[in-house]
Amino acid sequence: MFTWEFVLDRPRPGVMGVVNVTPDSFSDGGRWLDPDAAVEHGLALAAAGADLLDVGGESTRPGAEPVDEDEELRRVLPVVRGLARLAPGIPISIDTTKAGVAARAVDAGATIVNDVSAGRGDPGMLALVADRATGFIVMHMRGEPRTMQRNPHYDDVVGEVGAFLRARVLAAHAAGIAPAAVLADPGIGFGKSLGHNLELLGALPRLRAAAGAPLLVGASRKGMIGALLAGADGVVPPVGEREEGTQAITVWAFAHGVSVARVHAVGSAVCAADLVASARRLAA
Ligand code: PMM
Repeated sequence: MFTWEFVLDRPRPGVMGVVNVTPDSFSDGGRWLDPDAAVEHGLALAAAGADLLDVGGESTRPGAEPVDEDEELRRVLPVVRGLARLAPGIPISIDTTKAGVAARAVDAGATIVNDVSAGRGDPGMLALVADRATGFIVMHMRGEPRTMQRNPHYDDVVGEVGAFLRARVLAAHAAGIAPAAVLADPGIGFGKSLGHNLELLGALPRLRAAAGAPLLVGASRKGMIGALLAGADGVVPPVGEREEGTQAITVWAFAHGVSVARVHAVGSAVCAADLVASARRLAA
């Protein structure tokens, strides 16, 4: 049975390296479509200190169109297989909302399911995760990627996201998924304005308490960082120039109790994790 102890029982928080096997992800779409290139990239992230690798074959960028199951499998399976063989010590998560993709990826060596729909996208997902005893990440998303950034509205974003995560964590438990296997994620950028994202980042301890599970946060290179870094002229830095901003948010997240950061540049996140762990030790 998978548990998150390998991250939670250590002084430093965890770093999940992103391996997107898609033509259209916002930060790295098309770069690792070739399975060998994607495996190489995953190995480089592992060498840079990633604690786990997240392999995804369907872009969830705002406006993205869904991908059918066969195409998603064609993209991710060789990469999961290759990484499981060449980096056997590194847990692999499969970033999918489809139980069929999750099942085949688990057969190929994945031990965690990262579901941005929190088990709502496929009626078979919770049972599959329970049956295979994998890890599970439940993320908050308002709407679906195709339409989620059209005028997102909340009366109380922290209260609503916290209650949603609690409900999905409880649904996972009710389906037979072990509590120690579940992480909760507020879903930065998934149906949220800049203000919503900032409110969520400002309330991480409250969200963790509401969810009743350790938190994972994925802000790496996202639009909120571009918006925060825009100069007085309003020019938003391109995705490739958001690394310092990403690192700042990663430090903030770790310092406020987040257990795992999902990032593209692993080295700087490991540095952030080490620094926060050292500061905690000195403060203790
Ligand atoms: N973000 C993306 C994809 N999958 N999964 C989780 N759990 N949390 C996230 O924030 C998240 C995710 C989109 O970013 P990408 O295009 O860089 O993968």
